[in-house]
Amino acid sequence: MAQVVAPGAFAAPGGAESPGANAFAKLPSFCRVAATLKPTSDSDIKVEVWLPSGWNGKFQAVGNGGWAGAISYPAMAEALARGYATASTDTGHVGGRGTFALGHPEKFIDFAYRSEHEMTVKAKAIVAAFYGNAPKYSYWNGCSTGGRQGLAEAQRYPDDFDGIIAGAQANPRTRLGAWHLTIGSAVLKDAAAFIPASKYPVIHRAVLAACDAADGLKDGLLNDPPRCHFDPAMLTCKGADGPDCLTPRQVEAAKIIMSPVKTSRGEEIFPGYAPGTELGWGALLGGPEPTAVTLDHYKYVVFKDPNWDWRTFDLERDLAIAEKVDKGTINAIDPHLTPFTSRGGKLLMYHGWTDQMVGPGTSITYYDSVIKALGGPSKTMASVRLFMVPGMGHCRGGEGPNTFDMVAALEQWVEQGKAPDHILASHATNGVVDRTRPLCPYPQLATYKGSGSVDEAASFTCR
Ligand SMILES: [Ca+2]
Repeated sequence: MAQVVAPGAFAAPGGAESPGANAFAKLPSFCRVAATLKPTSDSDIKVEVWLPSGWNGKFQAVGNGGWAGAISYPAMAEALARGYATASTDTGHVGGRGTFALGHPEKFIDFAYRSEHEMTVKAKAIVAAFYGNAPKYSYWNGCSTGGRQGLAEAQRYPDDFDGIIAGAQANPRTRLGAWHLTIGSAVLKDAAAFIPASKYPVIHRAVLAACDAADGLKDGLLNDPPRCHFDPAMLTCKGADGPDCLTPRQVEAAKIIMSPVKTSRGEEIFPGYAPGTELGWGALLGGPEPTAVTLDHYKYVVFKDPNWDWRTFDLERDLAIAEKVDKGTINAIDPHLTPFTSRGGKLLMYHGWTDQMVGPGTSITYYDSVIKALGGPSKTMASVRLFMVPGMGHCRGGEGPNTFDMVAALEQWVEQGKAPDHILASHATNGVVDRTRPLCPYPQLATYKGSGSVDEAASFTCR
């Protein structure tokens, strides 16, 4: 399909993605192209390519969330509003569940990485045919599953993009799932271990009391969460259970929730929640089951059994099965990015320290592996940078400075050679900005200069 969309006239099919409705109303006129791609006989990949009348000469592909299964219209609208030709795919199935993967290994590959690449190749061809010029620069912009997709692109298809934004990578998916199942089991298997949401603020306040000022600045945020060593045992009820304390069983569960997942030999499997995330624990631990995004993976991909019971999960046995089944399909962990970086590719990663869905240390684990593979921090920072965001949740939100412009930072890096030595971020309450703060390239931290408002970015330096 190809159709001209008048200014502000776009409406998402079926009224889906209504959060973007306001953004749609402000869009300029564009040519909307929809296509179905079938790289295998079992493939059914929907893509859309939007071509604005006031084109900036560039292309931006946008990523998905969770199990995808829908075109990312709101993200396309953001790219189009900046003048980009943009594209999105449903990744080859409809609906945000993993059920499609059962008995459809090719569809699973489409979801994992193939649909994004196929979309990119076709979208670039459509851009060139429509405008008479290939895009001058091509970018990927995604968070969560979109962050994993971006890393897969950098690793597998180094020619696709000049710059990649990979936020809050839901990756490696097998280990992320093993962590979800481990902490889920700790609180959901036995009612006595369940921690009600009413106790999350109690634990959060205790964490802040123990660690907020210890990072050098009492500002309500943990700027360097790994430095915070909080023992939930300090909240143990003196007598009977009460609203402001944890029972011994809840303390045991909280210890598991606040620790990395490790094998019996002590090998770290996944870094887990950072301290400070307590208000968001309900995302994975609210019950009655572990998160559906992971149950679908282990049911339909790993065990190929819709009746698989998460209560039987055994970390070492079942993670080994998950990784054997995956064979590197969904996990995007190859650190050897030289094919991407040697042709000038820039990779901009970010992750909120209070991510409630994907333990933020996973981005540091991957970044550290890239440093090893590329030959040290300075060689890596020439092409790959990671920005950890204090107090930000999964891709957005939270008590910290959670609003920033990664696209502008990447544009400057790729197009003008100006690497981001900091990225300005802000926090707003009811639409009013109440704090600005620089985000710093890992391992640097936003460090208070010693004078000036703690709510002003100018009072901080990266070091
Ligand atoms: Ca602090």
